[in-house]
Amino acid sequence: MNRWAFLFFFSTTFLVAQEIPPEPWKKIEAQHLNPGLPLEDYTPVVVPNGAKLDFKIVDGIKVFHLIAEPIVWEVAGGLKINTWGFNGSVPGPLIEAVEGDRVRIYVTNKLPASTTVHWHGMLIPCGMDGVAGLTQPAIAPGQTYLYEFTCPTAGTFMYHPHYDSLTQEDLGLVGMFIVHKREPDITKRPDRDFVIMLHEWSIDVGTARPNAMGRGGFNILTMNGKVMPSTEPLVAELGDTVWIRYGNLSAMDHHPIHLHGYSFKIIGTDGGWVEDTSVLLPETTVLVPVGTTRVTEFLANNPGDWIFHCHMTHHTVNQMGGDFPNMLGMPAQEFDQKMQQLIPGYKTLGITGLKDMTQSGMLIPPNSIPMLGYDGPYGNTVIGGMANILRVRERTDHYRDPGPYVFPRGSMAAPATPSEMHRDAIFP
Ligand SMILES: [Cu+2]
Repeated sequence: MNRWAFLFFFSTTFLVAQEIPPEPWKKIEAQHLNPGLPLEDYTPVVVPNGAKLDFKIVDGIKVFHLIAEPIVWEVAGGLKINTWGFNGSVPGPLIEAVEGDRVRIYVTNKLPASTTVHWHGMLIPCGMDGVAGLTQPAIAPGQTYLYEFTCPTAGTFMYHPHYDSLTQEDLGLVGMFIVHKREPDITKRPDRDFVIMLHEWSIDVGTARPNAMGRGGFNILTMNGKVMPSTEPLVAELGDTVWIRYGNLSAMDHHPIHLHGYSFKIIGTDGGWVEDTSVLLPETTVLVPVGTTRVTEFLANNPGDWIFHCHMTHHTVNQMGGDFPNMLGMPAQEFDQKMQQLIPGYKTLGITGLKDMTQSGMLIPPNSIPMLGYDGPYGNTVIGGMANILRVRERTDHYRDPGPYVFPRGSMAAPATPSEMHRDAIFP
């Protein structure tokens, strides 16, 4: 082979090897699949405390309508906020679709500011990416825009404005977008599929407007817009394969969510799915960084009421946790007696920690929530905020909340008896 023949051979070989794969949506779009249907093609996701965005099918296309608008949102009994959301809620309703679905999403802007919607993690044509100024003009107040694309891959995605994100995402214009695998075989799907969106808010005590300029003073940490004990428990039955999908569009914080009683694997992100789950480390805490989603999977084999919560301790208290002076260990009795002459019922809080902030009847400014916590059958958890409970039972009534776990006799921690301590030579 002479020099020119070699170069010709080399360059053609090189060109063939470098063939560019088609755009991610091309192949599935060309198949013109029928819209995927709940139960037939996928098991619908459960959204604790949340809603789903309704759709209708027009000419084989799933049609959705998102409305960005000012809303009043109750974070928990005692705290209502004036904020922005989609279709009346924070986070916005879950959009559920199936790989290959053609979707048409109308976005109506009822905000006093311009906006857009970006489909976080979705591999779609650039013109549908929703970045104001770069891929489209911002949607002016009163305008309705149309986004239309084919969902190319199954996954756990999010949506949010891509215009003044600091204000708009922080005020709650965020939501989850789940695309299911087209799976007619029910045994290959998870039995329970939950989604939880993490968020954080800076709300000055006694006010109702979240401060988007809070710069780190986040004192309300939510799961699907609620703090514990207003978070709705997750219910599973023994033997269920359970997915908990998390998304985080907090302003500044990554959240390590720890689940008690289980070891799980992180099988997916907003970038896709793990191909070989056998190589994954077993985990009990999943770190959900800002701007990502995580899908955790485990087999429900350990009955009980299992708390799961952000492991950053400051994220499991509410407004009072960080907004109170440090009174730990203060001998405040005499001071309280004097104060009670001026303000009946006055009580210095925080002397033994946050427990006394969970008690009802304490003096707090209107429209504010102290350290709430869950009032369980054995007292208050003194953990609230970004927290919830997974209830696993042998059997349930169609996954209705079964209420607190009834422990088998002798299976609970209890005060040690003198004979037990004597047996093991324990001298308290
Ligand atoms: Cu956190």
